[in-house]
Amino acid sequence: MKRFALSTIAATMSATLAFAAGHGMTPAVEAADQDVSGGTVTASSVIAPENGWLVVHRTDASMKPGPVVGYAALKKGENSDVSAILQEGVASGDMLMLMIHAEDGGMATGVFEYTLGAKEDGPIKPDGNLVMTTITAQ
Ligand SMILES: [Cu+2]
Repeated sequence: MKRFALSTIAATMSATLAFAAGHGMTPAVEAADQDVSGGTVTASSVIAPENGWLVVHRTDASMKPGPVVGYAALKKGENSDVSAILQEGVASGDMLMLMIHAEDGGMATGVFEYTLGAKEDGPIKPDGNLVMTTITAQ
């Protein structure tokens, strides 16, 4: 009886841990300052809660997201070395914000439909906060 109870608890605990591992991955973007003169910007790691987009905004010291200058597709889960092609020149010293956006609310799946301030394919906000990081072009 005691053994049965303990194994039941153990099974419950491992199921709980497995659930946490599968669903507890905190959305995040990691990227370093980098040379973007080759026309791309790369995030070393992105953890996305769903399929979506890594969106590259211009920004500055105010840390507000500005115009979109690139994007790349994300798969649900861990993404490594995600590169976006820059749609315009980015000069050394310019700041970029790399942000996770959803694939949600637009007219088409798999087509990036966001424009600044739009709802379509807009940014995700778990806990009310944007998921992003900023870099400075070297
Ligand atoms: Cu954004």
